[in-house]
Amino acid sequence: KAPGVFAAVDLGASSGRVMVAEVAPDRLDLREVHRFANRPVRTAGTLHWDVLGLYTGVLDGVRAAGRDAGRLDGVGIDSWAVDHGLLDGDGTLLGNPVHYRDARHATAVPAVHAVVPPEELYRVTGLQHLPFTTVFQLAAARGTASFGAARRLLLVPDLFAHWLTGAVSAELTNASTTGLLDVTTHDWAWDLIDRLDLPRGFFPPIRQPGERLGELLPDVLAETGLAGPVPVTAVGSHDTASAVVGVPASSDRFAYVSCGTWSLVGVELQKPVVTEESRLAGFTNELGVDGTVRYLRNVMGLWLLQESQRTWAAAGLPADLSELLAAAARVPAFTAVVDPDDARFLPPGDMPGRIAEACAETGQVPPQNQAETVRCILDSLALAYRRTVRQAAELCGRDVEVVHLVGGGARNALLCQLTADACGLPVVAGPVEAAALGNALVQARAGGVVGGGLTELRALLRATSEVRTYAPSPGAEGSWAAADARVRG
Ligand code: ADP
Ligand code: LRH
Repeated sequence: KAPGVFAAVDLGASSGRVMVAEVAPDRLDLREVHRFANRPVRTAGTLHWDVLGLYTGVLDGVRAAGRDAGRLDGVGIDSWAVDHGLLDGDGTLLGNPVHYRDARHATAVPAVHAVVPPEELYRVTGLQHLPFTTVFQLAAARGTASFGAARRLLLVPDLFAHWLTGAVSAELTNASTTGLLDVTTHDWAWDLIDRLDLPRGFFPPIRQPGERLGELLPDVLAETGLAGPVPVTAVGSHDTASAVVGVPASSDRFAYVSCGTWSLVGVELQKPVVTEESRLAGFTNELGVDGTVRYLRNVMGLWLLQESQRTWAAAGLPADLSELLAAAARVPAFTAVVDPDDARFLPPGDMPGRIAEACAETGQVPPQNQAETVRCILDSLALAYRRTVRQAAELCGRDVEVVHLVGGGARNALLCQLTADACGLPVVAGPVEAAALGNALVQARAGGVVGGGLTELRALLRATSEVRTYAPSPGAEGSWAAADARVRG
């Protein structure tokens, strides 16, 4: 049987990419055909996504995929969570989606909590508290002219699927990040929606990963030079859900670090954990493919490094990643460590300055140069992974034997080794493009090219992807435990 050929569109916070995946029961071949920068834009004080620029990247990528492969059996889209466009009654987008790092969202947290207390929000939705979750974004947008004119809300991947096919839908895994989906019924949490006085009509029908959304519209076919019909399938449209599908695990005793702009650290479960202890520890129950639960925490991630590089480049300092990492590898460990989840690191800005400030406040000598700053970031991330993996295992009663680290961070050998040392567990690093692979595998299964559950899809991944294993260094535990005590204060 001929392999299926699928375009996987994966939009990350730092870049968008379109990959061609050729999939057969014994074959999975992934090629990047288009990559473009994702640069947020601030206008009149508000941070936005350049959504039309990103859509142009999607169209360019789909065109490149068709050229590369000769034909396409399908297209699937995943992207970051929580952010959305509001559409008016004609279906026109009401302004650029606001970026989750914009400061306005957090201002609405008290108003939401006054109506639905945080304990109840957790029991119903299972989500960790993040000040930019869609429920807070909507409360912050209330009163604006565009909110008043809005009739529909489409999450970012659903918005692109809408422009490609005309479909109006909300894919389940990403809907589970809004703070407005019931983690038990997997439907919109209508009671919360009513109490928060949000229009029910905003929320489109839920679609499961694997459902067919529609076909590329004639104008899209013309624009991309493709011959129809080309189906568009709902995948795990939350990039983290697709990345977890793309973890090449061989048993269920694994933890993962989906390591890109954010680090999403946790385990895969069959049932949510919504205990008060879990809420206080900041764990989330996002929904995964095939009825799974992604029990995880957001760790601030390589954003700390990306923003440091941006700050240095703007100041005319060297900012080449491989040189910075090589220099950081020569710096002694634990000169200083910070809590990466400190809220001061969330907005864009002078990250090296904020890191120095956090070190000084905790009585540590701040990093003295770029290499020490990078080392501080990597040590601090590895330490946060250690804490989170251990806490996740404890809170859900799961034994963890291996940590799978996927995403761009799998290219960072120093971070992978530090993670193995910090966790005291082997780290299997790769694939880098786990999200695109998870996206393509769900499409291939929906198209009947491969069968089975996540176990079978992951067996195909293991047989076809490149990974590298990092063993924990003997005798490392003591120094990591001491560093952990230092951060906790
Ligand atoms: P996102 O999906 O959030 O845009 P990615 O998964 O693409 O993020 O990861 C991007 C990050 O991966 C970069 O910020 C960088 O730190 C890391 N990375 C990418 N390439 C390399 C490399 N060659 N060496 C080390 N780290 C890398
Ligand atoms: C990673 C991610 C993460 C969300 C954040 C907003 O790209 O989707 O899972 O919490 O972006």
